[in-house]
Amino acid sequence: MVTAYVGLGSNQGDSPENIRQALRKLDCNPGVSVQEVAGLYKTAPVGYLEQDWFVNTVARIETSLSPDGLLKLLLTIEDELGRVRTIRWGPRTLDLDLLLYAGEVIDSPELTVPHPRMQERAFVMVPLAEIAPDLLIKGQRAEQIAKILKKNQEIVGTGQKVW
Ligand code: X6L
Ligand code: MG
Ligand code: MG
Repeated sequence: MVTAYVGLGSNQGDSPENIRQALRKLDCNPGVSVQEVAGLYKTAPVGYLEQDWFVNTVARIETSLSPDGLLKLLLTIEDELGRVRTIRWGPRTLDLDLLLYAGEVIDSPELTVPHPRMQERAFVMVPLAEIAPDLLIKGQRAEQIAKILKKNQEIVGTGQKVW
């Protein structure tokens, strides 16, 4: 078993419910156990601006799946939650990103871990810092990175927990 971190996001349909269902589906897989989930955050869209705000959070899981196996499971759950891929960086019912996997560095055509640019995004780092403040990202504590990003990016904690 190894520890991994998964980023969750949604800005279509009932976003908190979509995230709750995704976590249930993850935990139902025999190779995955959801350990801790940050609260829900409302976050301004990044990349493609003409869309609704997102709901984002981050989960810590334990898994016996390989990085590739886990990635395939995440994509399957996105499909099951009705994700339609049209506009690049556009609205989605559910986005599941493999952020970190057992401290490994992976650079394959299908998968890059740690998730590229995660340390630049408040919608990833603020919920991550809530559940893993002492985690080191390129030698810097998650909490320290989150504190700086929060000043520049629009993010609002809702206090809502779906796990
Ligand atoms: C320049 C060019 C600056 C591109 C930033 C950043 C593109 C992030 C895509 C970028 C750029 C992304 C979410 C989101 C997306 C989300 C919020 C992406 C992929 N996903 N905004 N935008 N939450 N708030 O989960 O992360 S699209
Ligand atoms: Mg994403
Ligand atoms: Mg994604």
